[in-house]
Amino acid sequence: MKKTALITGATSGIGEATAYEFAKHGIHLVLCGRRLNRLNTIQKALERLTNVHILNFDVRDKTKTLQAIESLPNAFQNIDILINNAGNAHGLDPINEGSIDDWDAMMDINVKGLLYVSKAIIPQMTARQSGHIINIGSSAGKEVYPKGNVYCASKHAVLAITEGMRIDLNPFGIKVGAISPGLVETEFSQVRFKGDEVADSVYKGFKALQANDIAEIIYFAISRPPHVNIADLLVFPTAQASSTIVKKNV
Ligand code: NDP
Ligand code: 8X3
Repeated sequence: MKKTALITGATSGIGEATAYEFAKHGIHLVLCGRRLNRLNTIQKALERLTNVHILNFDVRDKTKTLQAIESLPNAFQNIDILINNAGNAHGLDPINEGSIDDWDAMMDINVKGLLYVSKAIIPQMTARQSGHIINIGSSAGKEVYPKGNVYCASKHAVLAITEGMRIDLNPFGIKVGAISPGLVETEFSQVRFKGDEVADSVYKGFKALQANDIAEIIYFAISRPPHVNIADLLVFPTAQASSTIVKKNV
């Protein structure tokens, strides 16, 4: 029987690429995001390959998040694989200059949103004593870089929650792991810099990871045999050695 995966943040970047990768392998999809027009377009494109259902909600809204997941039709109700991917950085400022709205966005989306979605799905996994949860962390969850403060904190939290989930869900046979990318060329920097042209310079002068690179790794992780769990995976572009060391051709 085909598995069903729910992917948050499926409207762009890593989440969208993961939807395409999973569809190639016939995995049934529940795709989530706030931009309905994009969800519709992606659904249309992928329905040739697999069954697709879309859920349009903001992960910051716990009531809507729980309602959306409860509303799933029978054919999509059993979620075998949860990809907690929705998230972004908002701003890049020293802590003394950071915006409270940016801090709220990062903690509410990257941390609390991930918890709300997980809360809605974990009970069916524990009941079935099976399931696989992959949380998208970041190299920012492993090291703090200048002006990264709250984004790094949110991703450190994602990795701590991943570890906590793996421990607490171990008795139920549920796999839990994190995939932590370095620099990936997506809409991430457009969001971080609120459309400012500085976003265009982030991936210049070196070959950044592409969303599909991460999607292939996520598929690798979810397609291991039952006794193998990829618990924690850090992946950089070759040009990147750490959050602050990137070899650029300038
Ligand atoms: P994108 O900006 O391309 O994608 C972000 C996705 O998150 C979009 O689909 C967006 O959908 C969704 N999202 C954002 N806010 C919300 C919200 N409030 N409610 C629901 N969905 C939301 O960036 P990436 O693909 O790069 O980011 C995906 C994940 O990867 C994030 O967790 C990010 O932190 C992480 N990551 C990214 C790296 C990079 O360098 N790009 C490196 C390491 C980790 P919509 O706007 O339609 O709601
Ligand atoms: C995204 C990578 O280095 O911009 O998580 O924080 S970085």
